[in-house]
Amino acid sequence: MLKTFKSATLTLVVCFGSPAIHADEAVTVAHAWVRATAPGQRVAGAYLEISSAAPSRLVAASSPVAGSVEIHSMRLENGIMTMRQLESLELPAKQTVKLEPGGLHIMLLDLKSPLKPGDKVPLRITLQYADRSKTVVEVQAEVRSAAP
Ligand SMILES: [Cu+2]
Repeated sequence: MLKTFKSATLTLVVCFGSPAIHADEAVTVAHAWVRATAPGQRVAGAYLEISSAAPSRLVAASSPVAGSVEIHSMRLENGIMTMRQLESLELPAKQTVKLEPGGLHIMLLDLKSPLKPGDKVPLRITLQYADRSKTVVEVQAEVRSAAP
């Protein structure tokens, strides 16, 4: 099943597993963007807002432009911005969780080529529900030099 919403943000929702159980448990992803890379930079932060109708966890992300993708948190520790990899990110039901600069983000690592403003980066995000079933959400994130 493939649904396309055409707006400022392009969102593709692909459902795997048990549609009978999760048909009404929609996932919404909005404002997905990736920061453009500086020359020689091989990593980039990806940001978006995500909301799940049912309680779930963001457990994985991937992109064809990156060798690997991690979920990161960022916080100020002793005056230094420190990033930490998260195994998963809790998504309480019907709450919008914001991944944004200076906070939670998706980290694209080992980039295969530079990311220029205006490029579109496909992001594939995997959510896991309490019963361990999974949903994969595909998003086209726009590359930008600054937050929208
Ligand atoms: Cu990071």
